Amino acid sequence: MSDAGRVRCAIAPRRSGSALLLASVVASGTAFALASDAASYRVTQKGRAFAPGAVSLRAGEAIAIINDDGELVHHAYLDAPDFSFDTGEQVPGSKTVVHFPKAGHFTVLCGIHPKMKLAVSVK
Ligand SMILES: [Cu+2]
Repeated sequence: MSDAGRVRCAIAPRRSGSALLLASVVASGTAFALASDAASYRVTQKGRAFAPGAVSLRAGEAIAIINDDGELVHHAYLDAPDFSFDTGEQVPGSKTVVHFPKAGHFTVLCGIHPKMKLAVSVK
């Protein structure tokens, strides 16, 4: 799963002729984002709560949602008009990286524990 991250690192040092490469990476959008394992922020779920409960990031950055909550299964999802994702069941010890491609204010919920909320502000 970390192949995409390595590709991005390999591209970065090239000074000339990289514009087209970078453009193609951006154009591939969500597919590239989901393939990448790199995340700028970590959110844990211990005690049936997202921690921190609010994260601010820039469009294109990612959050790693980590289930460190004992034996509990979580299921983070977001259903906004212009952006949505669904991690599916997050078994104990799992990490799911979610990229936020668009600016906006979003609320990530857990499909299993309705009180769990993660506010994400994307600039
Ligand atoms: Cu949960």
